[in-house]
Amino acid sequence: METLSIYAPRLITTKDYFASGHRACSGCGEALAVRFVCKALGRNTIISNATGCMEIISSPLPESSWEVPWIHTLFENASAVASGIESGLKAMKRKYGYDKDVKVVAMGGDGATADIGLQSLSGAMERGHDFIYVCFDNEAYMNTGIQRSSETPFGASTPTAPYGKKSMGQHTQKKNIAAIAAVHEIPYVATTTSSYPFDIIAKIEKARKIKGPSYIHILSVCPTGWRTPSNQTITMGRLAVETGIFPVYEIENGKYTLNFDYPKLRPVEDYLKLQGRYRHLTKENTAEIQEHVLMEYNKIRQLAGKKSR
Ligand SMILES: Cc1ncc(C[n+]2csc(CCOP(=O)(O)OP(=O)(O)O)c2C)c(N)n1
Ligand SMILES: [Mg+2]
Repeated sequence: METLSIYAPRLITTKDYFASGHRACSGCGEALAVRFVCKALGRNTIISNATGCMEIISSPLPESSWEVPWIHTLFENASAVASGIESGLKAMKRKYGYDKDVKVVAMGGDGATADIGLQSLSGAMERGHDFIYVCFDNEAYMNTGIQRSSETPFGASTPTAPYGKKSMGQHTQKKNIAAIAAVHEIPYVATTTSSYPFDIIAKIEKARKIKGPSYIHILSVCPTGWRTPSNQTITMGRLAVETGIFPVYEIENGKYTLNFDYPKLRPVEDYLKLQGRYRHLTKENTAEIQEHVLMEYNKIRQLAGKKSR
């Protein structure tokens, strides 16, 4: 429809580097986030992808959804492989005058990032490699059957942290990987969700221009694991932000900015009650979650130079 493009505002490029036809579940927020990340990265990108849902759904032999060079790595070494590729590119520039602006990107799920690949991510950030790490956080090891990870939120029920007579499900708080990345004093750390495409694109574009490591944490709604209807994915990501459960912020050279800040946060119940993984929670459990969310939200507000709520 050539004529349409004259009138329609072209806010986002129509070019995709993560092609449709992959095998993600319907309503997958992670696949949506990957698509926007790839749009923002553009063609001159090399991706090192830890094992997980995104690798499984995108590369069943002999097919591939990836329209940029892409390598499937282990859990443990996505960042180490990215480090090697980045060093190789540097050597090519030095020795052979290679002059393309190619960005190296490591990506993985929450299990790959917060648990099994944390050491190689920490090493790559500490060494100062020029790369972006993107964590697609769907809050469990989804690909292998929704096992809890250190990113599974307090109170969620999973097959390996089930609720029952003696348990209310996951009993630990979500590990704050953005904070762990920040203490490496890297130039750029940001959080975002699969429900805000412009925010994802703006942050990836910013990270792409930075020389050195960037860490982007994307809350990626998972209808299968969260037990939500697949047509509620966008709503669910927005509610995570509007309740303060998932603060969206960035840290540029140590300076915090809270990107979405509402005059009043919605009660966490608005988010929890829509998800099957929280169906068992009592009023007391919900009150405990509410208190913790406000405390964590206020920490970010303070770091961003704002008053507590
Ligand atoms: C060392 C190791 N342990 C376990 C597995 C099996 N495994 C493959 S993908 C996966 C789940 C990945 O979870 P996550 O990183 O959160 O990504 P998601 O599938 O949720 O996107 C597991 C446990 C493996 N491949 N390697
Ligand atoms: Mg996961």
